[in-house]
Amino acid sequence: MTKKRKRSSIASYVQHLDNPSSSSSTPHHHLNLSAYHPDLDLASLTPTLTAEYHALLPHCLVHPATFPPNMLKYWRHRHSLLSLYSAGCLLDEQSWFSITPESVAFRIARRCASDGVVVDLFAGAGGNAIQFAMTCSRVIAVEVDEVKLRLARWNARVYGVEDRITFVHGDSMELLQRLDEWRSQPAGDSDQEVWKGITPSDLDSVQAVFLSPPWGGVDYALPNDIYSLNAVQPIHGSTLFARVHAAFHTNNIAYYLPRNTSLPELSGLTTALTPPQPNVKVEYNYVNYGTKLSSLTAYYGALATDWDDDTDDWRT
Ligand code: MGP
Repeated sequence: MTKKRKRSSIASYVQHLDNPSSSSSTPHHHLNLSAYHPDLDLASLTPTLTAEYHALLPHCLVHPATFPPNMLKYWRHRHSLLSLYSAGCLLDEQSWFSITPESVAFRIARRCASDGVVVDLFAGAGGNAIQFAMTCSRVIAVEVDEVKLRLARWNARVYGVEDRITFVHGDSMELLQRLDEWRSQPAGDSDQEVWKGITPSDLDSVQAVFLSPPWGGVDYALPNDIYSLNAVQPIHGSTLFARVHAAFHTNNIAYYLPRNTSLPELSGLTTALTPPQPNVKVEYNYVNYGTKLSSLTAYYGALATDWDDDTDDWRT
């Protein structure tokens, strides 16, 4: 019964994504958007920012009339996804269902807090990068989709943290490849660019890497199913983890995954670390005031140590 509901609700949503005549093509100028961004004062923005808002709007779902019915639940939870939503945050269709809810992103950012750099390899529309910017000195946010990266920058500006984030438009897989090559060469100038503006001194400052990759489809949480890391996109989730460890020379990896991810597989990832470490800390993320299990985060390296389950609570 639940199985059927999940398949039908999300499957029709995905069809909607492929359907050019879907409701999201409703022109925004017919709709009163200001009612949905009541705290956005366009008159106070520079002409460039106003132009960017209008350029991004056609890529986004803002007015509830433009949402497919099975996605309205995300719109209803908009302030849980981004508490400053009313101040003008923008999300495209995919980001509405894949952004990390703010309370969860905040929790992860607290755990990854440092005076160094955190790298977000699948930054999307910026939900995690914004929270990292509040707990770390700097964030490198990598995103392959140019529109999503612009949304991340826009949303970060709404939160006032844009200047703490280096936005990098590119494919994380290419970055991992480049870092492999770079690490196999003799050390060069520390200011010399390694990849798209990222320098050796940036890489030296990396304290943690956050992974929130595409989970590879809509059936990740069917009842009684265990999610395997082989469904992670664009490469096997175990390979991704090992490559990130090798490329960034860090054990401090936080991995955001479906709530039903195989615990033996998460545990097995520790063998890729140097030296192999027994520790992984898995935190289950609840939303809707603790009533709904949404996802999990697996922490490795220093991120997995020194937990005090009684007091290590983002609310304290
Ligand atoms: P969801 O699919 O909306 O689950 O995702 P929900 O609401 O529990 O669905 P229901 O049918 O059980 O009601 C829950 C959360 O997972 C979202 O808020 C996102 O943060 C995250 N998420 C979902 N997907 C499909 C992805 C994904 O592909 N990649 C990443 N990184 N996160 C995702």
